[in-house]
Amino acid sequence: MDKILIRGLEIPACHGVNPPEKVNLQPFIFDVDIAADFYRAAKRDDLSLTVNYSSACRLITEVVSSNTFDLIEKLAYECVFALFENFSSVSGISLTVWKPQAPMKRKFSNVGVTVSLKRESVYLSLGSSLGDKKAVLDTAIEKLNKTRGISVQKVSEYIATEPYGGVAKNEFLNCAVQISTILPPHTLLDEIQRIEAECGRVRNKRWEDRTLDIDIIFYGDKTIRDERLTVPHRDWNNRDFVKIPLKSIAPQLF
Ligand code: A4P
Ligand code: MG
Repeated sequence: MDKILIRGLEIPACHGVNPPEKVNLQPFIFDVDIAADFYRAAKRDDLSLTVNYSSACRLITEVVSSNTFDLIEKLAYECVFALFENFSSVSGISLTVWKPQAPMKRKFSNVGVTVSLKRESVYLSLGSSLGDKKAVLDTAIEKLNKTRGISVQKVSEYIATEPYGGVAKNEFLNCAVQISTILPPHTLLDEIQRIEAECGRVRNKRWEDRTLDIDIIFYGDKTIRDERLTVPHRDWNNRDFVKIPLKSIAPQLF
């Protein structure tokens, strides 16, 4: 993957937990790797086809100097989010923020944090079998799109399906959604579970009727198997309520 590298971008600003840090400027220094495909820009020698590093530096400077945060973790995430939001061709960012004058009693040469995120294409399956099912799916998709780090790309038609698994009794309304996201898989699961809860999901028995269920079917080409996540979803290939809507927005997966 091609990368633009920015090293030692120094911005005086007011970030820190201690009250004096919120009013007195101190230096914050940024090292940034911005991954994208620069082949076309190189072939045509055209600035409009690449990420203008001077615009990237200006954007970081604006985020850093127009806010006051307690944590450099927050500062780093805000810069990374802003870069992804403003440069759609960027596929990955690794950003380190250094705080060489952090107020610590011990002698140290530097302290910093690194945030590394990649943009991934993710397919979700949504289902509802309680309440106003169409309104629930509409709201869930809106909430997904409003979540920082998630952008909804494609939504299938909503289809009515018979309950699968022998526990739920009601008819379901199902759909598939393609999102582009920079949230890592478990962070995405946290956000999905927040949206399920906000849409009135109560977890009692597995497979029972529910206002909203959101499952991660594919996360890029990742395979994940741990106590919280199985991706690709373990049973997706046996479920028409997943496959039919998914095929309509992503025939290349079949
Ligand atoms: N989890 C593991 N992998 C994933 C993943 N890829 N995506 C974990 C989302 N979650 C995943 O899920 C239980 C736990 O699975 C989560 O805490 C998460 O850590 P849940 O949503 O709390 O419970 P559940 O949905 O009742 O269980 P499960 O096994 O996820 O059921 P499914 O597979 O979601 O099936 N019939 C029709 N017609 N349409 C439907 O939409 N849905 C189900 C639920 C049953 N029958 C249906 C439908
Ligand atoms: Mg589920």
